Amino acid sequence: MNVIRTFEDYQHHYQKSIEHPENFWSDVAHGFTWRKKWDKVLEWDFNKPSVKWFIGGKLNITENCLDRHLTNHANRTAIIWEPNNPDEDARHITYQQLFEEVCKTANMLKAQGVKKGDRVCIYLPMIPELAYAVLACARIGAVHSVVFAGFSAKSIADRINDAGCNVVVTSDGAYRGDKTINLKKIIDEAVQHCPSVSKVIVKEYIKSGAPLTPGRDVWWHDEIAKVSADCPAEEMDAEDLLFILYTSGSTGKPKGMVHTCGGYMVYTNYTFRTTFQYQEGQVYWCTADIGWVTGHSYILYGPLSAGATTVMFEGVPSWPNPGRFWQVIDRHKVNIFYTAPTAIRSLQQAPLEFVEKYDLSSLRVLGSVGEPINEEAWHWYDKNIGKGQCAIVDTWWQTETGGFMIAPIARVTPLKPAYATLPLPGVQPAVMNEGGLEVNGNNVEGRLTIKFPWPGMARTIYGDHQRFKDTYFSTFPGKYFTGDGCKRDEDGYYRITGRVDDIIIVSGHNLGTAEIESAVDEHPLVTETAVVGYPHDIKGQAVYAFVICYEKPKDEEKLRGEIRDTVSRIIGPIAKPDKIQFVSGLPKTRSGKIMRRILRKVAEGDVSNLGDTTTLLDPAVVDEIKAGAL
Ligand code: 6R9
Repeated sequence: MNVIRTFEDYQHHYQKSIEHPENFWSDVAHGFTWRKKWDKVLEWDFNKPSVKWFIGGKLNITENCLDRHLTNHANRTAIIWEPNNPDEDARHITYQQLFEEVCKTANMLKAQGVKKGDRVCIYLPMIPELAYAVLACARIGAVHSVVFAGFSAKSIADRINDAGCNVVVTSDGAYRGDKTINLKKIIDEAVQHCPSVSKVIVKEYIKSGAPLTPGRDVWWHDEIAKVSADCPAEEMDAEDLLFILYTSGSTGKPKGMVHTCGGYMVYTNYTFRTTFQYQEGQVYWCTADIGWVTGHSYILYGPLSAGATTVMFEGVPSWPNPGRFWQVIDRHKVNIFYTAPTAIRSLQQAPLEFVEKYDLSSLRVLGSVGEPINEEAWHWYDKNIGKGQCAIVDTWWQTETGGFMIAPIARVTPLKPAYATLPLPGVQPAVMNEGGLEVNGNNVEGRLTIKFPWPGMARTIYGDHQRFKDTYFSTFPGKYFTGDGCKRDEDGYYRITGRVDDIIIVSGHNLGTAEIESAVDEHPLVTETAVVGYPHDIKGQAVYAFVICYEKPKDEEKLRGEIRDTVSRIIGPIAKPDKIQFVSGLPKTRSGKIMRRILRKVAEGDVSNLGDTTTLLDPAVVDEIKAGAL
């Protein structure tokens, strides 16, 4: 059922999914546990925009990720947890154990006052409790909002306030390589600015001695000891909220993307099984953090709903040495490995002996996600990790899409290095030109849009439907605009060329230039900032900031350090500018718009042809900027 094994199968399924999308997705959806089946498969209008899938269907996603596997596979490992420190033992958590932990955690949340529909902020390191907390929310119908445990207090507070979370789940700290991070201290600072929060549940983990605020904070271990492991799942409507996950916007604050229960479940499960060609009993490892969408969809919901064994890794690729990933693959006999180009590029720098020390013969499929993979990294991955024997699946998708959109099907789709290849069944891409018209045929280039809904798509931006419409459905009316550029080659294969808006992707993390600019502006000496991305060998893109100060800085290096600290404090270390150039003015048009095109060229080190600068208010600033380029 719904199984693709050959390229002909793919073509046949794709055709069916385009001609009769509702039949196609209803066939897929029959493979799940529903409390009540849907009355209607789809209702949609991209102009409003409004999209609903499996209307009238009732379910709980955790019954699909947990309960239904207990009949036959209760003792199968659901999660292999690999700790930060390689000298410590991994933990194998069976489906039965995961079920019990999730039920207990769910009862603990209930006892702390969490009800169906409430929003819960989860700020935890990659420890099993993170998985328990996420699934526990889903079990009782609370909406989880996971915030990556590298974000600053200010970023957390903004997200908590935007979603109106009443409960926060955190830990007394995290390990990251040879460092420890006091997460509780960051939460304490954040929650001061969050009037909606009444309870903070703290997992004692690194024993940092974090103090509890009486009346507000409780220890996870105290509260979990008081509850039973019996927690019936809440019945959810297919279109009830499952989670909110924030992603950077090209302007303004991060957007809380809303995903709903039914469509997201069907889509993450289908795309996981299909793209990776997951076979029962295989060990699968996605190296993302659960704080990002990749972790939501392809560490937890997709694999668990498919009854897979999913590895959850607490550590980092570079510690204690750059052989760590390969050691974990060897240790757990990983069959499917899914990581980001930035990790590949950084590990590619290390001597090959770090790879050769380990037995990687268990590998069958290698995945890539987060940014375009360059050909060199693709070939290195194929040759040195896959030994020329593995399918490489470059998966293009977004927080907004919920799951894979354009990706090869492992060992089915003929590959082309650095191409995401073909749309998955149900996905209808359209390439648009700048004039707003669809460009048909092959050998074309333009902006990537999707013209028909798919079950996993985000339904709105939490609390701001107008922004959802403006951002995704207004540039090309009637189509979902991805923000990415692409090429479609002579075979109809897609190659994603990168963002065409003001989002830059640094080490696979999306950053809004506007957000970084306003963080830099928080420094008391800064008047105005313009941020652009430039190519970086390992990170893919890096952050270049052009900064105007109130007065000429006395010690430029010191000020650079302070500006980086400011950005780190306001957004998080991932957004720190790599290069900071002090300038006396920015290239602005007469209407006051910064001409980023010029700044991008300077940042790229290509100042030979800056194009037309005659419309600038003060063309002289360009010479100064060129002269001072870093
Ligand atoms: C899953 C995820 C989305 C943006 C997306 C695009 C870039 C992701 C890619 C890719 C080229 C790939 N992107 N995967 N570009 N090839 N295989 O990364 O979600 O964090 O929301 O980022 O990432 O630019 O628009 P998210």
